[in-house]
Amino acid sequence: MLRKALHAIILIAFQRETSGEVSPNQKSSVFSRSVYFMTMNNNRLHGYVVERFQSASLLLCNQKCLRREWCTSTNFKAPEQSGKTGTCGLNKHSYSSVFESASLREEDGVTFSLLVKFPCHSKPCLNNGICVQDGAGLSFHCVCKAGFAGTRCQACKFDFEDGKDGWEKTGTTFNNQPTYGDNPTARKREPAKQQGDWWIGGYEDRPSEAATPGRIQGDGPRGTLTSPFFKIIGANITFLIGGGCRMDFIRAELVINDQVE
Ligand SMILES: [Ca+2]
Repeated sequence: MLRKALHAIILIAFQRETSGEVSPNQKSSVFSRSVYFMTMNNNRLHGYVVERFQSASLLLCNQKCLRREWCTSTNFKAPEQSGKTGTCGLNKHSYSSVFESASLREEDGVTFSLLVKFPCHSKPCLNNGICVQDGAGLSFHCVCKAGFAGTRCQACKFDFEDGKDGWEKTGTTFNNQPTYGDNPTARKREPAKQQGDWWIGGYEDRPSEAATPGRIQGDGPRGTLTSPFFKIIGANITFLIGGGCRMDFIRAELVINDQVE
């Protein structure tokens, strides 16, 4: 356990890696990130140093750590005389090893800095999902907007099993949607072959399990139902659609960058 609370926080925002050559296919790995170092004066972490060098300041020492993907903390020994350089040690370790071992020991003039990454800074949640940092900032989870699912909100969940929240409606066609169950079969028509219990059927009028099976609103109402914006990931996208043959009246459109595809 840490014997003293980590007490100081230094914000170093948007450190951008500028050294080294970057080939075209590596450009996406050029990063900028926001991090905190939690520092602890007069302490040194023993046993995890990978790189050691002379450094003029704690700030430069920690900046060097940011440029090493493996670096998780630093030990900086301040110069004993003005005009001299200090010593910077870059450490590599698991986070639990810092908190569980006795390898953090008191040493005058040495500052231990623990890098705490802020995982939400890279905006890992897709489709406007909200990133929520967990605990000490070492992990996160995504709160997905309606219609999306998955650990990164990467998957569309346009199956209407939880309603049609997030969809924009015009007109009256979709007032009583989604439809519960195989409503066409209930009135002895061809089966809906829907996915799950709920689906969108503009002709139907069974918006709850308790509503009368087989009831319809017919073809009179007009309207549109538009999904939230989503990101197409991968090479394929599939739809499960059925309906009449009048394209001028009934159709599904895939709109990409305001163009109907
Ligand atoms: Ca469904």
